[in-house]
Amino acid sequence: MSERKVLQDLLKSITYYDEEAASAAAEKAVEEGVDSIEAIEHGVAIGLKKIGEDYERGEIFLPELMMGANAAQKALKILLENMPQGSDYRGQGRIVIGTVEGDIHDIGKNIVAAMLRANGFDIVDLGVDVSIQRFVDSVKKFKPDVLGMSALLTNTMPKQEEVIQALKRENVRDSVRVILGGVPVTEEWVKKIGADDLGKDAMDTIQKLKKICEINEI
Ligand code: B12
Repeated sequence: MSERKVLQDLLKSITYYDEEAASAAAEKAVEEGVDSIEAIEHGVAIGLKKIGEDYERGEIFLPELMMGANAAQKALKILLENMPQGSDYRGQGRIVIGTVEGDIHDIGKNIVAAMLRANGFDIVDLGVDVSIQRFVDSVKKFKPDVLGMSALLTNTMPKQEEVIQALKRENVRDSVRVILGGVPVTEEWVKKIGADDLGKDAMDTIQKLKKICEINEI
């Protein structure tokens, strides 16, 4: 089976809300040696984007969005478990990551966390709906090189700014780099709220964090 067909099957399984087909397509991807990152970014993520657009246009409703997300989760479980491990960066950077308060979207954050882990970063995943204080306390407790915050809703993005303000108030902003992620987050937003970077996708995030953690070693 061609790689293109595997990616299409992954995408279709999500737009058809078919968990079984999603698992089967992910297993096929692993069997055929399709790169997990490729399968995630060009199969699963595209399927999710498509149902998101259908939802926005009012062509589908929340139950369908949820079923599509469930199918995506099935595929991701298999793809992430089979992601090749190994990196020369083992143990070289600690990242605290979470989805901001009021937001329960975690698929993208989980992909980023899993791929960073596979690349040797030490990950503290705070989960979803993380309060401002919990982000601040975790920076104090775990002393990470980088704090990563995900926000998928335009009305939860301001929480990223509130966390940065709270880090400043508690005098820990200078001890940590802040990287943001999530579909509505832009470079302009990063600048506006005084964060350090934007992780556009998992690969982009890994590249940026490798640079940041090297700089920290000097
Ligand atoms: C799946 C999904 C859901 C699932 C979430 C399941 C889960 N466990 O995550 C469910 C069905 C639960 C859901 C619920 C809702 N959703 Co929703 N959802 C989506 C959807 C379709 C896909 C999101 C996704 O997983 N994308 C795939 C991943 C791989 O992409 P990603 O998240 O962008 O992540 C990548 C990068 O952004 C980056 N990244 C992500 N996080 C991080 C973090 C860091 C630190 C870094 C560096 C990088 C990084 O790397 C990732 C990998 O490439 C989007 C549509 C879309 N286009 O995004 C809507 C979307 C985000 N949802 C939306 C809405 C409105 C909702 C609801 C409010 C609906 C409702 N009426 O209840 C609720 C909100 C619940 C809440 N309080 O959070 C809207 C938001 C609109 C807006 N302007 O705010 C969207 C855009 C759909 C739309 N077009 O209308 N949703």
